[in-house]
Amino acid sequence: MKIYDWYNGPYPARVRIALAEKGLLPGIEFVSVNLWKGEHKQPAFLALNYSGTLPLLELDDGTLIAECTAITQYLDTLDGHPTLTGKTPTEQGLIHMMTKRAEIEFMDAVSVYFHHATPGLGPEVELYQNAEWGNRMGEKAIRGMRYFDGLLKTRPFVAGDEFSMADIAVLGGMIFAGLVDLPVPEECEALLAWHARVNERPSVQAWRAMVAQPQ
Ligand code: GTS
Repeated sequence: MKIYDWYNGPYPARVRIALAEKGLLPGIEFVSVNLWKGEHKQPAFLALNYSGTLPLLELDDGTLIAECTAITQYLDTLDGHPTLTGKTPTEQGLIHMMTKRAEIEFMDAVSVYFHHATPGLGPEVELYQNAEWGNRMGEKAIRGMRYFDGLLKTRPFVAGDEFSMADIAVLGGMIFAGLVDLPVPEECEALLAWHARVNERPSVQAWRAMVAQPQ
C-alpha cells in the first residue's frame, strides 16, 4: 500500500496514527506531495484525487481511496477485527457521527482559518483568500473545542468508553490548531486532560517520531 501525504500535515497525521494503531506502518510506502509547492493542485495529483487533498491511499491493485475517514475505515476493517470504527451497528453509527462532527465543527474550521485568515500555504498556492470568513471559522473551531470539552466531561473518549476514529479526528483538530496558534481555552480542562492522555498512546508517539525525523 502507498500513502501520498505530507509528513507533518494534520490530516495525514490522522491516517498515520490509524496505521500505527493497527500495526500497519511497516508495510506502507509514503510518497511525499509537497503542499508548500502546491503539488497537490497539479494535474498529475488531481488525476489521482479529484479533491486535491492529502492523504490519499493507493492499494496494490491501483484502487485509490481519499478522505481520512474512508481510509481509516478501510485500514481498520482489513484484518476483520475493527478497533477504531466500531464493532456493533450502534458503535459504528456513533463513531461515524462523532468523526464527522469533529471535522465539521473543529478540524475543517481550523483548516479554513489557516487557508483564509493566515498566509496559509503562501501566495503561489492560496489563489483566493477571504480573511473575514477565515476568522469566523477560527471562532467556530474554538466553539468546537468547547463542545468537545463538554462531551469529554461525561465520557473518557469522544464516542464513548473506547478510543476510536473519532478521537483521532479531534486529535487532528488539536494538531492543526497547535500548528496555527489557535489556543485551546484554558477552562477546557476535560479536553486538555483527554489530549494529554491520548498523546501518551504509542500510536501518537510513533507519529511524533515520524514528524521529528521525516524519511
Ligand atoms: N476532507 C479531507 C480528508 O479528510 O482527507 C481533507 C484533507 C485535507 O484538507 N488535507 C490537507 C490538504 O490537502 C492536508 S494538511 O493540510 O493536513 O497537510 N490541504 C491542502 C489544501 O489546499 O486544502
